[in-house]
Amino acid sequence: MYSAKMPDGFLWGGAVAAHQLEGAWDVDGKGMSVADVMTVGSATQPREITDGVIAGKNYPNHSAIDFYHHYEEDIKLMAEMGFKAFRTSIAWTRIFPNGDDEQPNEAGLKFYDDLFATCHQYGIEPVITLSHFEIPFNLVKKYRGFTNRKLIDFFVRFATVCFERYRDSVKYWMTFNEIDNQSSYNNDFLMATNSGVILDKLTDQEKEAAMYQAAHYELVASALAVKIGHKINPDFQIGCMINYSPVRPLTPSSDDVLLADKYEQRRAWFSDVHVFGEYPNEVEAYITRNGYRPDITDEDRVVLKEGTVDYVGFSYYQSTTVSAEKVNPDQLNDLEKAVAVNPTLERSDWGWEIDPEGLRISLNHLTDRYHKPLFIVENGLGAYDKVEADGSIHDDYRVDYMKQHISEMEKAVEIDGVDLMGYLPWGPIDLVSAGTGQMDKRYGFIYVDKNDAGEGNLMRSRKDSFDWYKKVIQTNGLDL
Ligand code: P53
Repeated sequence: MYSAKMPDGFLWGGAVAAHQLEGAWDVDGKGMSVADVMTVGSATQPREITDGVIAGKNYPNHSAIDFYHHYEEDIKLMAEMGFKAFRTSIAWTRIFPNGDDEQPNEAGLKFYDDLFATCHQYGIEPVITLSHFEIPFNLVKKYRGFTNRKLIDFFVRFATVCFERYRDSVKYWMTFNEIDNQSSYNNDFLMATNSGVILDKLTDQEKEAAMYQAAHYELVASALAVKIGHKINPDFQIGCMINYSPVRPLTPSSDDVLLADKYEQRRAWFSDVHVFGEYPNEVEAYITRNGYRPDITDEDRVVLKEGTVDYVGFSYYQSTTVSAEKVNPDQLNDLEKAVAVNPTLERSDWGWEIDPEGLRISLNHLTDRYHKPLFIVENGLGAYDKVEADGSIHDDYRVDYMKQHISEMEKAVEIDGVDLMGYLPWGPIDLVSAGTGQMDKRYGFIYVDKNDAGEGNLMRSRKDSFDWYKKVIQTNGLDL
């Protein structure tokens, strides 16, 4: 298998999000977030988004793996693997419980002081996402989330407080997690998690129009945050974060190739705006043709130009294959409708296609498109693990998946010359799945004793992949 040493300073580590592991959902003044009103689902059953917290329902994020009270032990285990960086998010509702509060909650700020200090104690660099699927529920209810321009101010206030407080303890930031997920505007879960909008009673066209509006306000909020962040500390590296999936045409036909291009344009415009500070022609034309009139002011356009990002952070899980037999390229709106099954790829137990070469292709596409440093801030395999009688967990399928992906990543750096900051696979410790709310969809090198029903003693233990990843980091990627 191909392998190469990564450049000095390469950030090996892992990535999580506050709501998926902290638990302590109503502790020390924390408010209710959109993640707190999502029930447990499964591979086939979507999570229900309830109108507030309803007694008797199972909300897995409420207690998660109780990282809030276990972080010292957990960071120590990550340090044992040799982590150079740890990506997490700051739960917006720990800092501004209702989102529109005038003053931040000191207890919430203090928690992250302690967490970041623990990371630094082990030489681990925190990498922080400001908004990762955990918008205050009050902003969802009272303002209809990011469809309301007022949300820009609330987000910027939150970002500014974080930048000032953690000026000397955090260098790497990202504004909105997987901001491009909402291109699937027909998916209620993705709209709620990205933008805090619940659109169930609207027509498809109204949903799409609302998505363009919400995304625009987020992009303006992000650009303002980048500007302010750089003033607070010029050494800050502030990136965007997208869910990148290279698009493969099912056949070499012109229609399939064009559809793949259209699909890419309709997703990549989010990062285009983040990086270039302006909307690409295709999307401007599309919005106009459809009669959507988002509120985009001249002043907004200036802000977008002034607040462009320093790097492009992205998650990579799978590629996307499209077929013009499903939809004519000129009629592409709902992206999901174009997707075809790729007959050459295997799938995970949750139906996610496994495509290691897609990671190398992604790194090349993004480099050619943006000419910016890239940062892989998520990648991994969600799988069922089996605990043996002696407590060991032989997750060779996970090691196999990661080996192949890291090998492709190393080709991109060594052969293709990609400027890559680091590799932070998803969920180094088992946590609540965002998509399904399950605990048993596991990504970790560290096992946590808790299941979908919420049972377990929360004990942490090392899977076989733990020692394997430790060796990869020790050899800076040479020994896979
Ligand atoms: P889970 C959808 C598509 C791709 C990535 O996902 C996604 C989602 C939302 O489920 O989410 C990212 O937990 C996200 C993480 C999430 C991870 O991928 O559904 O940034 O919060 O946990 C994996 O298996």
